[in-house]
Amino acid sequence: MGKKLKRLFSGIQPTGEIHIGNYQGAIKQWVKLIDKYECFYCIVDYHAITIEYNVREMPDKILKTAVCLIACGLNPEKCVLFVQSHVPEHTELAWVLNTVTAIGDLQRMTQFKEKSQQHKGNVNVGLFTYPVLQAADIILYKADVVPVGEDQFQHVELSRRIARKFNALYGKTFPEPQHLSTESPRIIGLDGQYKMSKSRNNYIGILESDEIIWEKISRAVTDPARKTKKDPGNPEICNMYSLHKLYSSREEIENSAENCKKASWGCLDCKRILWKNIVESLKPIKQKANELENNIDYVHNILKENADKSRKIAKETMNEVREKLGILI
Ligand code: AQP
Repeated sequence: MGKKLKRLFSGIQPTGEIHIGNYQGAIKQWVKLIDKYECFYCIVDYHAITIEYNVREMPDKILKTAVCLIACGLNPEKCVLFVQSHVPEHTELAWVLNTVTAIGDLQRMTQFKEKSQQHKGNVNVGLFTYPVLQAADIILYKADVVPVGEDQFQHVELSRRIARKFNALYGKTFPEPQHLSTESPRIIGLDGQYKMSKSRNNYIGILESDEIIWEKISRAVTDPARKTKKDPGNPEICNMYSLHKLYSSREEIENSAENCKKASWGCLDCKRILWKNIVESLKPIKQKANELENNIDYVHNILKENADKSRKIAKETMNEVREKLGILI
């Protein structure tokens, strides 16, 4: 019999189109880790309702997120890909964890501060306790590791604190989950300022057409020193150069840097190469997504079957939690 694999959990919100920041910061690594861990990948729809959203579009967004994840290489035969709300134990455990989480800890969360600014008209309690639900998502499966982008490190650290506090109060129940980082934990958006993000609309979507991607790249912010084609630039502070490092060949990267420093290329020359490479890398993902969209019942079934698998484990954990809490069973 093979060695028991450690367990992994990670999630993504169905808040819009999956972008290359999600891919480079998280999903690419999720795919690589499938054979090394027992993997649970969750479409966290209850997290997505903490900001304003279009109710009618939500079911399609959830399905499209699943399509994109499978198209990116998450083989549903080898991991458990499911929807958070299909397993009610997530919200049940979140309630319990609310009672062991300090308000001060939640007030320190950078994401809460940023999202409160971004969504000033809708700073709801769900947005505030978002990290508690996230902790519940993770520890419900007693996950050992959580591969996420840099923006989520703080939340995973809080999940550890919450697990530790629960264990201290009620007896050892949960492992303390550790985050796993990728080589590109923070992809900056096309505004050259904020992290690439669905809600900031500064992203390149993995299913966007070649034309739209060119439109976006051609308008993307570069080194401000390059006011005209004749002004030399510093590639190290240009976000296009960071993306080149992820998508272009060594020779293309070196050429871009050199020609930028000497001002022998304009930014559009450099962007054209980047565009060609990004578009090329997305081709197989788009093709697979197209196939899946034509067979959406298959995707639906995967989500349904996997919710059953997740629920089995979730129920066991909740029974244990209730017993530890002294709740009459
Ligand atoms: N720019 C990024 N660089 C690296 N990693 C990123 N991730 C997101 N953006 C970047 C990682 O992708 C995973 C899924 O994220 P999510 O969609 O659940 O939540 P998010 O971080 O809030 O993503 P967005 O695009 O910024 O969504 P909105 O705008 O809706 O809030 C996570 O592991 C995340 O770290």
